Amino acid sequence: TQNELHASIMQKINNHPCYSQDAHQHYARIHVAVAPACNIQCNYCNRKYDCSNESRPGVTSYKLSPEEAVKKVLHVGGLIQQLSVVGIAGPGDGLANPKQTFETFSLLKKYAPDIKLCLSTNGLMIHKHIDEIAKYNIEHVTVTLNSVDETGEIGSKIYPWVFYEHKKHRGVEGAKLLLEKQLLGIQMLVERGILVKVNSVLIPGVNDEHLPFVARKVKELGVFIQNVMPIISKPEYGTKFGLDGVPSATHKQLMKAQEACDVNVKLMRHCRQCRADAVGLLGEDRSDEFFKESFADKS
Ligand code: CLF
Ligand code: SF4
Repeated sequence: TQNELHASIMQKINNHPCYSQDAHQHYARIHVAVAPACNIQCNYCNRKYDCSNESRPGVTSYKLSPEEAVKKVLHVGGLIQQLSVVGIAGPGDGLANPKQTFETFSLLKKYAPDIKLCLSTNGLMIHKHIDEIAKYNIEHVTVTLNSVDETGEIGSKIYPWVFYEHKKHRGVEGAKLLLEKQLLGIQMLVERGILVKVNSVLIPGVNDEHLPFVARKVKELGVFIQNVMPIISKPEYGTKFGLDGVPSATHKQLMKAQEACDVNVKLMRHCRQCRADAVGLLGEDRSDEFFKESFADKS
């Protein structure tokens, strides 16, 4: 029934700091940076740094093996009582590194069964891994969806290439392929009752006017929450790539875009654009504290 559905959703979000505005003051998340590779190129991403679909660009996270990641989660869990969620959000794409990602989730399920699992991805490979996502009871998946333009025109300005099935697909062709797989993946997640968050990066002059169409599609697909986040440009970052001239989105531009996207789909307004090894409450990133402590086997 409608009531049962509501209760099960509340159960899933009540201690997830990103899916619930109320929870973010009380519950903490940890990101484990186990996924270095990526299978697409976003023009706003410099691969030396974290995946900018979920993260603040310009920081380099400390990479961990699945075993090291679990050690870190158990250690941090003992110190931060509000820890409720473990996320994999880079530094590349979780599903471009399926071995590391699912090994980590499998170990977490075994050694930290009470913690919620969360995954962030560009969406290209969800359809190939949907069974594993369900198997490890990953209740929360974030997909970055910056364009739903079927001609691939807008997408091609954001994604110069997409690597899929041993081939690099460039320009419009790559953008269309990515969109097709993203929509398929989101549909599959929703069908399985997995809560989907869509991140949309606001890139002024590229997709700002288009974002309300993304919001409408997101609503139609049954996505739980949308997070419109501003592109952050840094001098040391993105200079090689195609969005050189695009400055960071301003607060005003973000407010305007969020307002335009407010089409009945829940809108996240408390995102902190966390790094791929973030630790703590959303507002108080403690990654540096735990960065210094080494969880990697040096032997
Ligand atoms: Fe991490 Fe992302 Fe899961 Fe949250 S972050 S993988 S959904 S547990 Fe949250 Fe950070 Fe914003 Fe992400 S505030 S960048 S939305
Ligand atoms: Fe960078 Fe993430 Fe895009 Fe990959 S998906 S290119 S890591 S922003």
